[in-house]
Amino acid sequence: MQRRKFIKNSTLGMTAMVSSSILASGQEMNTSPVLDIKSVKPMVVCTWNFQNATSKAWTVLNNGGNALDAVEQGVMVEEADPTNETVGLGGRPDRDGHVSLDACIMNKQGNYGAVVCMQNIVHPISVARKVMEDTPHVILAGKGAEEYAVSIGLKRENLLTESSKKAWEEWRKTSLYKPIINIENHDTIGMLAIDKNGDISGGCTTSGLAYKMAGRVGDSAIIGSGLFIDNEIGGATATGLGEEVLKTVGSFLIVELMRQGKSPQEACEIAVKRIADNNKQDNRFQVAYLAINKSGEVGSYSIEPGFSYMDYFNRENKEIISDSAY
Ligand code: SD4
Repeated sequence: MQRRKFIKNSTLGMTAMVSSSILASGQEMNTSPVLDIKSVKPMVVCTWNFQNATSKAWTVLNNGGNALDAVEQGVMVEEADPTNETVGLGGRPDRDGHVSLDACIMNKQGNYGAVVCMQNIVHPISVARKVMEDTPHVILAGKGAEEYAVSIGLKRENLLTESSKKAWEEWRKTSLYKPIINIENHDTIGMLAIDKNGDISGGCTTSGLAYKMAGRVGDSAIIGSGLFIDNEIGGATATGLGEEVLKTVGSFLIVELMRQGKSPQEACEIAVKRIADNNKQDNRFQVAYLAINKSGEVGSYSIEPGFSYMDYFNRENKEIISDSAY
């Protein structure tokens, strides 16, 4: 097994949004970072290589839209894509053959909405947003979430595509449940965006682990685990084996570490270390984090190699390969 490479001093993917001209020319010699609203460049990042999703979110941001609209519309691209087998339509089902979805969204005021274990609705992120904005609650589950979705005008649809059904039928021949690093557990989309006002929002949506037990809820829609936003500090999101993220409340941990002065990169590495230290890794699995701070710096880290993220900034939509502990 390779030596662990935890906690490097370097910061990956630095994306400074602070106006250098203001800092350089300012007669006031203010040494603290100045976030000049006029100079803020919007940015969006998301887990894995979902370039169409960041592209959509960027279009919203570039047209002056806010970060909340950007993340909702960005992740909806993946929810609607039947070829993405771990989000929305075409997602891999639970072991009984039902596609059940988890999603959450969080805005600049720290408001949060989520749906867990919801079936038959293509866009759980939009239901999560409505839960946040229009109900007195923050999480709706199962049938209640589905019925609420229908009550706000969303259509019931069969989310199990022919190809997901075939794969599930194949899996049923052995019914062997063993997460495969970067394959079975891969492709949850967690997205973090900063708009032209410098405000941050985030969203996370998934069909969860393939062939999970019916009723299983992962980290993706649970506040502080799969996603956390603090508009004063930054945001973080997770992908991978949700049980491990839940046990360490990973995204909240990362935002709190940034509050204490860690860079997004350092914070992601500490959160990964928290999990890896608890596991001897006899059963190898993947967990990956992606974080941004208020200045637009980006960090990411994973337990195993193979994680990447999209970073759309300055009109460039780039895939960045993340560093990993092993
Ligand atoms: C879950 N974290 O339900 C999700 C799965 C995932 O990329 O991230 N896949 O545990």
